[in-house]
Amino acid sequence: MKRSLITLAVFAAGATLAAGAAAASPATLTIRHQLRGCHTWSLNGDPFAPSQTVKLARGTALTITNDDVMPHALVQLGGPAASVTNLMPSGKPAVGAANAHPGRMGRPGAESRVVFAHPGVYRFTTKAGEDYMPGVKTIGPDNVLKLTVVVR
Ligand SMILES: [Cu+2]
Repeated sequence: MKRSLITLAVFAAGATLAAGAAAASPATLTIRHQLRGCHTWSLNGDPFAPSQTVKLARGTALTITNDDVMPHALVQLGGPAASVTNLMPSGKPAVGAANAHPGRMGRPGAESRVVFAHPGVYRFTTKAGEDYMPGVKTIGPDNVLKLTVVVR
């Protein structure tokens, strides 16, 4: 009887840990180039759209990858201050000059990581730069990317 109680306690602790890990599992946002509207982004591989909304657990790390043909700089418009760090091509956090402008993704495949430490509603947009190469054609006005993150 004692043994099964211990087993149960260990199981319960494991389940709690697993639930906590799942709630704070990392999220991804990928910016792509497209003919109409120039760019959109996709959350966790879901459909691409100019505006995205996501609910995340506190402490979640959101990695943004810029696969567009132009630079994007992440700009926070509202909510608690998010922690933004540029990532090196190795995936490690950039330090020093490479992180002088957190959120600036200025080369193909550049990544920034955003961590949400406080509950609240965070709002972001991006400021797009000039195309890396001339001759990129688009149809219609360029989309303004928008992101709303709700953290409980
Ligand atoms: Cu674009």
